[in-house]
Amino acid sequence: MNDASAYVPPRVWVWNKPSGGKFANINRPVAGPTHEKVLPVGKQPLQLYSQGTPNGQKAAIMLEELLAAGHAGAEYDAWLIRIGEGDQFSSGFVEINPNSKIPALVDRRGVKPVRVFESGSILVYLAEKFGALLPTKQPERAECLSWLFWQVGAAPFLGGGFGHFYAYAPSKIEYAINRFAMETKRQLDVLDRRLAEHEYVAGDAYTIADIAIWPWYGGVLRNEVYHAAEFLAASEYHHLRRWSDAVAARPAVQRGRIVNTTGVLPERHSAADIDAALAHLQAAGPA
Ligand SMILES: N[C@@H](CCC(=O)N[C@@H](CS)C(=O)NCC(=O)O)C(=O)O
Repeated sequence: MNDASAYVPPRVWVWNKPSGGKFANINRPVAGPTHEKVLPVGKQPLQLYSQGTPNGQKAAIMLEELLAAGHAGAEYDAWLIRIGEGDQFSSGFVEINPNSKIPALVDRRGVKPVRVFESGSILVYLAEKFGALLPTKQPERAECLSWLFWQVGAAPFLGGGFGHFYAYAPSKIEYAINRFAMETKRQLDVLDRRLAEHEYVAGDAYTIADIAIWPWYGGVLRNEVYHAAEFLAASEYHHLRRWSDAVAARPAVQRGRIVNTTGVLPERHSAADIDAALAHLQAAGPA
């Protein structure tokens, strides 16, 4: 057990030294822009500003699902926002997301551009706009939105909690890792029990709830998120594994998950960009 008594919090917290850990250089206790920079705009109706993290993947997978279903109006330019280098604090990005987090979307199809931030909000916006992947009838719609909001509320315990202390913190704090491993395993069990009884998270149909949940929880199962599959005994969640593999096999998921990834596909401006990146990955063979 770590010595938790070593640090005595002062009466008022002040930001006087880096907190340590992987993202210490971008953490700040204030919001707002750090520098002036206009965002690039491409020719497509939708502009995605993102990076291929689990939250970023949700938006790109949704756009690829819409395109695969024949919604040509979902064509998009995807621009890389390098969060490790602070691009999310540019004046242009803060204008479209005052919270300085990827992903953010701008719909430029109308007279006035519409900004959409928060990955869950982007999924609902696109689902409503194109009439896809969000049931219109009750109780299916309520079930889908319940699981979508579950994901948005639950994932910070997996990411900011477990992932931070297991993978990124400057030292391994047993108390913190235990606390968040416990919660992460509880969440995996919530999904496993649900998927024991239903093909997809919201029921019989694939929806935006699956798109929101797969990059995070499917990522844990596939050992792609925090490389913690063994630590969390992820192979024991058999129903979650079945669902994770089924979602991973969808062509739109395979396309969307590589968008805005450094070294593979930093930007996407047409379907051909993804075709080329996938062909390149295939030629390179398994990583
Ligand atoms: N609730 C937000 C979370 C987005 C989020 O945390 N994005 C991370 C990357 S996965 C980010 O932009 N981090 C940059 C930072 O914290 O400065 C959403 O679902 O869109």
